[in-house]
Amino acid sequence: PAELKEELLKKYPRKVAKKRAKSMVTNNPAESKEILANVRTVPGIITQRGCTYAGCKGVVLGPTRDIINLVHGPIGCSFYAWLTRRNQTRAMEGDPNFITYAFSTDMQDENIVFGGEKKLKEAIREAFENFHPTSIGIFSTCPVGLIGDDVHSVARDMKAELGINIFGFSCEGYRGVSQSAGHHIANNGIFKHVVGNEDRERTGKYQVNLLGEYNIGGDAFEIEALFEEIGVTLISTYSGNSTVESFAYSHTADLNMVMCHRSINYIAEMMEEKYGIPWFKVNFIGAESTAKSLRKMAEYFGDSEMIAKVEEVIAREMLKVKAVAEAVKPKVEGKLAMMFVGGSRAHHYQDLFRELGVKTVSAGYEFAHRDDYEGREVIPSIKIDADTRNIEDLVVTKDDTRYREDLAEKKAKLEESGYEFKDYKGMMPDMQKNALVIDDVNHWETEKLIEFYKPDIFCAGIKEKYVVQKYGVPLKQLHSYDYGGPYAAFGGAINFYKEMERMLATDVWKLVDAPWKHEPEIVGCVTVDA
Ligand code: CFM
Ligand code: HCA
Repeated sequence: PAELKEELLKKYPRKVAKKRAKSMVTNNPAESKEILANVRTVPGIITQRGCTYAGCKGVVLGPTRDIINLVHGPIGCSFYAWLTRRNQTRAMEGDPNFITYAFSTDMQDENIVFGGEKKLKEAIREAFENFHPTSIGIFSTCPVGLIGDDVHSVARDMKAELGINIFGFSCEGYRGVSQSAGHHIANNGIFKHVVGNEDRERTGKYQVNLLGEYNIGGDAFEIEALFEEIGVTLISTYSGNSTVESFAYSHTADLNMVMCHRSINYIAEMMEEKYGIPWFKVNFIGAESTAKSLRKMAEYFGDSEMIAKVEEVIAREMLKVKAVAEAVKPKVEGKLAMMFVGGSRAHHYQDLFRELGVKTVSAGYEFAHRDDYEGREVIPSIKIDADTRNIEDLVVTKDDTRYREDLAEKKAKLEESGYEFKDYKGMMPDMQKNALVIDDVNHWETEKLIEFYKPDIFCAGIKEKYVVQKYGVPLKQLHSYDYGGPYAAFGGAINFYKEMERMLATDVWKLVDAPWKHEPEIVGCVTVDA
């Protein structure tokens, strides 16, 4: 990997090479594991990243079905975000589901010149008259910030006029260095405008929230079925197969379980500060991880009946999982995988591959922070740069009437016996020694990685898919799952094993021959006038 790293850096101008070098780390627990992450992509580099608006509107709020997510901006921003993420939802009969719509103010040149607030107000009125939602979220795209439209004052005015919950997000695409800033902005907005708005009566003995599960390809359905069988009441999921209505009383849960640490840790932290709800990290990707997460949940509640039920479910499901794994493993064992995805899946999916004996030789996130690589213990040492300071950090204080002292006490007691909370250890400790970890990998580096490692499978997104496949390497989209899924929990693991058998136990990829190997794609010459 050291040689490869040198090769990757050779291409860059000196200053760029110096910066990129810090985002490439050979995984070796004995050496420093510090990785440069959550910093600006160098202009001109073809990054995998998306924008802040994508993280706020698309990722965090997008999967909720009962809110009208109104995009203030040019139509392209809405069109690209329209159902591309494959977040599924199941509305109860008669309940609203706005997910299939794309709401936009369709900003035009005229609005850029003269301002778009009037048009935004009209759009809100129109949305209200047509759909009668209980809440509307306004999402700012780049031009909104550039021309200075004040979405927050529009939200306040319209809230007063229409009498429903309306709130805005300053999530302009350029607001941060990636989607990650959008997650934080979304977390802040939901916490400020929704969480705690309704004190609903308890409906179950054990109430939990699942944070950072977005129901891509139906993942949340698998997890929900497990909770139901085990006897745990799921109050709210942030935000797959979920509602803003349930966010409002999600502070009535006894526990927050965090699936995607990157996108939602802020809400977990703020809910603990304000309401005393403890949180820990879970992972329902991979059969072993699922079993571990369920056991941890049962141990938290300490109910012997639940503990027994969890063991019963694990034993039953593992039988099915193992049967498929044993059939697939001999065909794929020893193959090499790489994954460069988002801010949590590049870690989580290594578990599924491990269960099949497939080795992850190189991996990285698009936009995660150092804690997602190195573990939360590095948080105090993370340098806060101007781009991070640009994102509001909400000051949250204890809610004197609703703070759950009982839960805080429970947490303290469990901690005494070694039980861990707030416990994300990051991707690197789980990776093999000398694997190459790269943050915000770019197009040039992707091609070089493929040449060097000759992986049997590459996991990334739609922008990478066809380029990689033209190298004769199958690409599995770990964002949208291509057309597949669910891959979460036990049933999902089985689906994933079968998908890997289909993609890895075949010779078809050897037949792929990139056209540019034989003929240039573009021919031309450059002339310079004297
Ligand atoms: Fe979390 Fe996600 Fe991800 Fe993410 Fe995303 Fe996603 Fe992702 Mo695409 S919230 S960080 S911003 S797990 S949309 S469902 S697949 S990049 S790894
Ligand atoms: C986003 C959404 C995305 C994109 C996926 C991809 C998703 O970042 O805006 O690049 O294929 O999961 O849909 O991450």
